[in-house]
Order: sequence, then C-alpha cells, then structure tokens
Amino acid sequence: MLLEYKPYEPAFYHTDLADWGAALTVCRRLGERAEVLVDLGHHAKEVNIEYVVALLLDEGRLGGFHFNNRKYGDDDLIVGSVNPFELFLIYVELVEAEERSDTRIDYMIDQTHNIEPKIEAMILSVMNLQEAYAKALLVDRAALAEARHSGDVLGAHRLLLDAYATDVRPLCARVREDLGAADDPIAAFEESGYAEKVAQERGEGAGAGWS
Ligand SMILES: [Mn+2]
Repeated sequence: MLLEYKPYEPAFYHTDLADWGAALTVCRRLGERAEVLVDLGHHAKEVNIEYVVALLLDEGRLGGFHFNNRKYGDDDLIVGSVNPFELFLIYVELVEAEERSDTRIDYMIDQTHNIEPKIEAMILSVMNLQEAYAKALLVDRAALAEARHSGDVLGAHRLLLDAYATDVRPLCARVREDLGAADDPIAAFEESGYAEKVAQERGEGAGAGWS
C-alpha cells in the first residue's frame, strides 16, 4: 500500500495525512507493506524535500513518487521545470539508496498541462527525469562521503555542483538511441504527426488542449 500525503485538499479545516510524518506514522501501524508516496507538489514551500526523501529511504518506507514541479502550490507543472537542482538532489538520494539496497520504488508522473501540448510536455518530463538521474550517477560518491564525514560542507556542495553542471544531454540522447528510441523524442513526436492525426479523428476543436 502506498500512502500519499497532502497539505491541501480534501479538507480545508482538517486533513488526516497532511505531511510525510503523519503518513509514516500510519504506515508503521498498517504493517511492513505500507509505504509512503511522495508527491513533489504536496509540501509547504520551504520544506526540504530531498531530506524527506533521504529520511524515508533510511526508514525503508519510501514506496513511490509522484513527479511534478510547482511554483506556488500544488501546480502540477512539468517535473524539473521550476527547480531542476532540487530534482537532482532528490535523485542523488535515490541513487544512493539504489546502490546500498534493493529498494523498490514505484515512479509515476502526476501532472496536468493546460498551456503546453500535453504529450510533448510528458515527453519533456521523462527527459528531465533521465537527465536528473544521469547527473546523480555522475556524483563522486567516495569523495562526497569523505567530505560529509569530515564536515567539509563547501567541498560536498562543490562535488554536487560538479555533477549538476555537467551537460548530460548528449549522453542521454545516446542512451535513448542505444535503446532503439529517438535521440530527440519531442522532435520525433512532432514529425510523426500523431497529435494532428488524433485531433482530426476526434473532430475539429477537440484537440485544442482545453477540455
Ligand atoms: Mn499525487
């Protein structure tokens, strides 16, 4: 069971699972197969989400993700569009957990696109996730562990920046090609004419994006 928390709806006056702490507490009561699902839009603005992720991983209770990004509230914007560094730091924790155990995490995208074309927005979301993951894999883990343990905060930060500042777009394009996919999936999708075709099949106006 994946338990998702949220500080907004459904209730304005009271919500049972408003934050990760409540969700974790309930999961512990439910049993070992209950785990917390983190939706990136479901936190107060100042919450350090990468820390929440690290803590839930340490407790063995991170079960799933709803990827998106936000500017003001639960905006459900394209993941990585507003705060790509935060997404990278989250992946740094995920990669570390992946390397030390056989943690299973279910990844999902939970977004809504009202202005951008919807399918292209989803493709870009996946590309942003691939790039954050690739950058997290580039982190020099041994040096980072040493910097952390010796209290070298600036050194640890610079190690993270080294990986984050690396342009991994050519690498990700190459990996997609090796997998038999398009190196530029958005261009490939646009060239395919699929969006126009299905819009036509649905009838005039139905493909405009507002529904
Ligand atoms: Mn969600």
